[in-house]
Amino acid sequence: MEKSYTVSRYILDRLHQAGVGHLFGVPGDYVLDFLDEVLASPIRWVGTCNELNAGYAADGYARMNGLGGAVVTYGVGGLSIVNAVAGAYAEQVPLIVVSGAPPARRREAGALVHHLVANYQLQLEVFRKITVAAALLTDPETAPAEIDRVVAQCVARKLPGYLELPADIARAPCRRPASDLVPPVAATDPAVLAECVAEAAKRFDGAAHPAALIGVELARQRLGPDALRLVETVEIPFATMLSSKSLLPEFHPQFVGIYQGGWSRESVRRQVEESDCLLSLGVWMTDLDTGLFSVNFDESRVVSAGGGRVRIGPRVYDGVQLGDFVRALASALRPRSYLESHPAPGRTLKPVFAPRPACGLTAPRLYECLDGFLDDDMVLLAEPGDAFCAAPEFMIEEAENFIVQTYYAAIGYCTPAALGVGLARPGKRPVVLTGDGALQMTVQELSTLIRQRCPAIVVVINNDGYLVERELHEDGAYNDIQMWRYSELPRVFDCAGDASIGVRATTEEELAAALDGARRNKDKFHLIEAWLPNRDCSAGLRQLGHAFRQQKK
Ligand SMILES: Cc1ncc(C[n+]2csc(CCOP(=O)(O)OP(=O)(O)O)c2C)c(N)n1
Ligand SMILES: [Mg+2]
Repeated sequence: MEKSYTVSRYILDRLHQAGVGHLFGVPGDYVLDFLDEVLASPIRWVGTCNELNAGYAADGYARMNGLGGAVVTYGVGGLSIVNAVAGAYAEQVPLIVVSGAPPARRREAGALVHHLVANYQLQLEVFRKITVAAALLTDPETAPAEIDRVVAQCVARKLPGYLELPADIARAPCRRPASDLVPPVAATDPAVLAECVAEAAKRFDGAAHPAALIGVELARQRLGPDALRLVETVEIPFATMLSSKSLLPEFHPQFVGIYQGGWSRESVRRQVEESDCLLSLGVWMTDLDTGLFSVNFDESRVVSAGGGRVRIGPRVYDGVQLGDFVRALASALRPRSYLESHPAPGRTLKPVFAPRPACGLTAPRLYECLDGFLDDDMVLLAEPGDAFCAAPEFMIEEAENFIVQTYYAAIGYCTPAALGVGLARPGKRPVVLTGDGALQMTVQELSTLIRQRCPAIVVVINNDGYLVERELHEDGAYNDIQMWRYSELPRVFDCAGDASIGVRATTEEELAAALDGARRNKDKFHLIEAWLPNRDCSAGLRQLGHAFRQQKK
C-alpha cells in the first residue's frame, strides 16, 4: 500500500468525484490532520462562524449542486450541527458530515478526553438516527468500503450521511479507490409499472378536466424536466406547492398557481380539487404545504405517485419509482390539449413597481417591489415568518431559483444557506428574505458571505419581533426581541468596508432605490433593512394566524 495515500484522501476523492467542490465547517484538534488534507485537495475550505451554519450552508449547496459537505470536530462541533442535519434529513437533502473524533486508542481505553459526552457511542448514535448511513472509521482496511457505503447511500437516497474519523486514522495509509463509485439505483418492477401506467392512462383518457399537482419529491429527485414533458404532452393545467415552487416555470401558460389546500387562490383550488383525474406527483402532505391539512380531494379521482409507489383510487402499486412512472406515463398518453376547455389564468408579466412619493413602507408593497425586482439570475431564499407567507405570490421562472424549508421550517436557515447557494452557483445571486428574529439566529454568517465576496442581497423584514408567533396565538412578551440597527451590520462584519453595503428603507422610494443600487452594484454584498415596525404583514400571514386560532377552538 502507498504510504502517502490516506483515509482522509480517500474521503476527499470520493466527495470530489461526487461533485463536492467546497466543504464548510469549523476546525478542532481532532480534525486538523483531515483539514490539512482538505487544503491540499481540489476541494475549497470555507470556514463558517459556527457548525450549525456550516450545516445550513452545506444544505443550500446540496440543493443547488446535488451533494454538500461539512467538517466538524467532536462533541462541541458534532452536536452543534445536528439541527441542520436533522433538517436535511426531514427535507431529503443529501449532505455528508465528516466529524473528527478522539484517537482510536483513547476510545479503546475509554479515556475521559475533552469534548466527550458520557460515552464514545453517543454522537454516532445521534447521527445514526438522522442520516441514511453512518460509519465509524476505526480500521483503515475496512474504511474504503465504509466510506463508499455512506457516500453511495447519501447520493442514491438523497439523504444526509455521517463519517466519524478518529484523529489517528486520518493519516493512516489506505488503498486508493479501484474504480468510480456508482450509487445504487432503486429499481422499478417493469410489470407493475406497465400495469399502473395502463390504469392511469385509462383514467386520464376518460377524464374531462385532468390536472397535475407537482410535488417536492420531483424537485429532490431532480425530475423537473420529466414532469414538464409529461404536462406539456397533454397540455394539462398544473399547480405546484410552496415546497416545490418554481420547479416548473411560473410564466408557463399551463401554470395555475400554488396549491395550499383551503388557503389557495380560489381559481387554483378549483383546478386541483375539482379535477376528475388529478396526477399528484411527489407530493408531501405536510401541514404548511396544505393550508393546515385543509385539502379537499376526492381520493377516488387521484393518481398519486411518490415514495416508491403509485396509488390509483384504492389500489396501491409497490416498487414503482417516481421518475420511471412520470416518464412512462408521458410516453403512454396521447398528445392533446385540455387547455381550451379549462384555460389557465397564468400571469404573463412581472409587475412594474412605481414607488409612490413620500409613502411609508407597507408589507404588501415590500413584496410587490421584490417580486418585480427578482430576475432569472437570482435565487430567492424565503425564511419561515412573513417571508414564507408572502412567497407563494412571487413569480419565479427557473427551477432552481427558489429555496424554502417548508417542512422542517427552521428560522435562521436562509442566511447560511445563501452562502452555500452562492458558492455552488457563482452565476446566480442569492436573495435572502428573512425576518429580524430569524436573522438574529444566524447573523454571524453575514460575515462569511462578505468574506467570501458573495454578492448576496439580504432583505431583513424589521417588524419588531416574532410577528408570526404574535399572529398564531395571543401575543406575549416572549415575542419581543432586541431592536438592532440591522442596516449597520455590514459595517461591523466588513472591516475594510469595501465589500458590502447596508441600507435602511423606510419608504417605497427608499426601497426601490436600495434594490436598484443592489442590481447595479453586482459585486457587493447588500443588506436592506425593510422598516415595518408597525408590524404590518402579508395577507398570507393573516390567513395562517386565523387558521391556527380556528384550529385550536
Ligand atoms: C430554530 C427555530 N426556532 C424557533 C422557531 C419557531 N418560530 C417560527 S417563526 C418564529 C418567529 C420568526 O420571527 P421573524 O424572523 O422576525 O419573522 P416574522 O414572523 O416577524 O416575519 C419562530 C420563533 C423556528 N421555526 N425555528
Ligand atoms: Mg419579525
